[in-house]
Amino acid sequence: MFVLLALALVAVVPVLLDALALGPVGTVLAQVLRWTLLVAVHRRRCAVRRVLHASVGRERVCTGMTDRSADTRGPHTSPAGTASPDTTLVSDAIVARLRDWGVRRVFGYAGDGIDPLLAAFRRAGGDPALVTARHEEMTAFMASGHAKVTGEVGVCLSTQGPGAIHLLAGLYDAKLDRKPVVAIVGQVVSTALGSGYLQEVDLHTLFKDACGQYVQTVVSPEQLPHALDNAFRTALDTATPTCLIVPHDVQQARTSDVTPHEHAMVPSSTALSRPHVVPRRADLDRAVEVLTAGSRPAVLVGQGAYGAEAELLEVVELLGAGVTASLLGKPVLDESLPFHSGVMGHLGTTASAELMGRCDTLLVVGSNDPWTEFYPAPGQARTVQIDIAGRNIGTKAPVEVGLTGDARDTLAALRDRLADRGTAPGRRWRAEVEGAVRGWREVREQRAAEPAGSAGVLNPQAVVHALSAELPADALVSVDVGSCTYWYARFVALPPGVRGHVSGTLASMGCAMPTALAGKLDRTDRPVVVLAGDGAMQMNGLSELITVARHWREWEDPRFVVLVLHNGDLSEVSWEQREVEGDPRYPTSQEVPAFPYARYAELLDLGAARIDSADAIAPAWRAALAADRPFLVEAVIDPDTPLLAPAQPAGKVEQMLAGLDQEPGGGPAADQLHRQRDQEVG
Ligand SMILES: Cc1ncc(C[n+]2csc(CCOP(=O)(O)OP(=O)(O)O)c2C)c(N)n1
Ligand SMILES: [Mg+2]
Repeated sequence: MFVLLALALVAVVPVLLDALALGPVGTVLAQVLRWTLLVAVHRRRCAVRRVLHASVGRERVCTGMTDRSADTRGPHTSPAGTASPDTTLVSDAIVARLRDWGVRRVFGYAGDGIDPLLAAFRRAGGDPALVTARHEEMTAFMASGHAKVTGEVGVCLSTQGPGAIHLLAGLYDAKLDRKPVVAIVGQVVSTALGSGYLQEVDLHTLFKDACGQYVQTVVSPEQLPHALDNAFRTALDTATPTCLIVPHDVQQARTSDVTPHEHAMVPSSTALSRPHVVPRRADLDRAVEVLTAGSRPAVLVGQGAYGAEAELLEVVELLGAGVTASLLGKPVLDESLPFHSGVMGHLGTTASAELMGRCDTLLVVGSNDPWTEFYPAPGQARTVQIDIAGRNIGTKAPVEVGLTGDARDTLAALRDRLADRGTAPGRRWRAEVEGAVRGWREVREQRAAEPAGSAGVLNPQAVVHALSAELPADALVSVDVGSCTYWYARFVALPPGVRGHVSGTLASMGCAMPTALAGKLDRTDRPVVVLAGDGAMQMNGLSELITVARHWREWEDPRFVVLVLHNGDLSEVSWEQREVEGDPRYPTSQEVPAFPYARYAELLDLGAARIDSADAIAPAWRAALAADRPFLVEAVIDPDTPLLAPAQPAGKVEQMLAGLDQEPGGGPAADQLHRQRDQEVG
């Protein structure tokens, strides 16, 4: 009633004063009266809202014409959630708590569902920094990439509804590659929840699987510290993504730093340390029995072996084993070692297939590689597996001794036991492994040296192979999903210490650019190289090139090299249509529309080169890695280069040939397939 009356006066008073014809004095009087009434209305509304929210146990902040306090107040949260009697907004408390968890960067995309949180980031003045992408999916991939590159928790931020939905692929990437990520997601105002409101999505159900270890909606300010801490604790402790949902009104609510010591109030802290888990002695003894019983040992190295390189090599030497790596484990050991057969699996090397096909003992270290048919056949090899997550043990191959433990400590314990035995491994097996490795390296050179199947296009193996000679010793490599993953696995020799990042288990296209960006933002002083197909570039890489163009001038070292393998085809899947189904490539589903990648990069004021002749390959890499800005190399490549898995049964190859046989113009690809097969056998 008061409000209505006041509003009526606001409308009527200026008219009355005008009628009195008081001139300029009247105008000023009218304005003063009008603003006084408006302020009174606003104050009255705030008071009413406070009463309403207090009745549901929550105080909502009223900002506006006269109440600017919420906009200027800084956060006051202390690490242990104690001390200051002052109050602050939940949004500021979230940002402060992120800082307490050591978060330096949050990858986010705006939406009104998180406006209070965005304002809190603004008030935080860049600590932590908010980094935007061009799509929420990219922010989640950046968070996953940040976790992959740094070992820290990656954090992404999105609005309710559509923004939340967009996060999923990146969160699953983290889940499947076992990386800690926290997603902070807005939700519609809690008074509207359950009404089918604008952008209302059942976020618990949406994130139930991706963030299955912890999804929580913050319904009251008092809940915030422990809910956020639980999201971080759980992400770190289970190496998975977790999700914190914060309705819009809760973001705006006031909260206190003090957790009352009373019933239903839950204090929380950010203290957390990682354990060193070592298996039981008896299990280590049994593992040594198994590992020394055979005469043809092999070691499969996964990403879990990072940090245990020295111990790993000692165990390999004491066993006289041959080595192979999962795709995620490729960077762990120097692949130029004479007994390192390279990556295993469908995209792996002939030497790895030989090693896995002939070994009688297998030690798996920190790998959960999914290519089960490339492991030793059932009954062929007695197997020991080390993994920090007991739930991974025995999930991909039959295991006799499972050692749940930290790779470094467990390997050190195995090393000590093996050394105590004092038995020297036989040399014959090692010599056979080294022979197979030399054989693969010859095949690799032959394949890289081959001309492409048609004129005017490049052999993609040659393009990627040439990177090895140019790759800086401090680079970071980020690889997309497509034929480039195969060429990375087989042809890129990473300098020791250089890490390559992939979507190893979700195998999601579109992973390379956001991971590379996360890596670059973490260390702007080191060069980054991205390998991506044209399909992946069109899926999201072109958009994220805009992010590169936006940021590169802030980087200490501006080198950010993007190789686009331009083949006009979703070629990995075209080859799968042939190999798995015996079908011809289906042009309608497989064609990638032509696009001028290099010219587009130039439009963004980046460096670029389009190459389609073999003698341009090495100069293009050199130019890209010497450029004073990000550089895109558009390599026009042959879509007919087969993605032949190593040591395939004849039936598989026949199926590929049957597919090609049904394709007009399938001849050159079939010729290349025959040649690859001959190289492998001969
Ligand atoms: C998000 C997503 N969609 C689809 C796929 C299936 N897929 C795997 S590789 C691939 C083709 C990639 O094409 P492109 O990026 O052009 O690389 P190319 O294999 O042609 O070198 C597709 C469609 C996938 N892995 N991820
Ligand atoms: Mg392609």
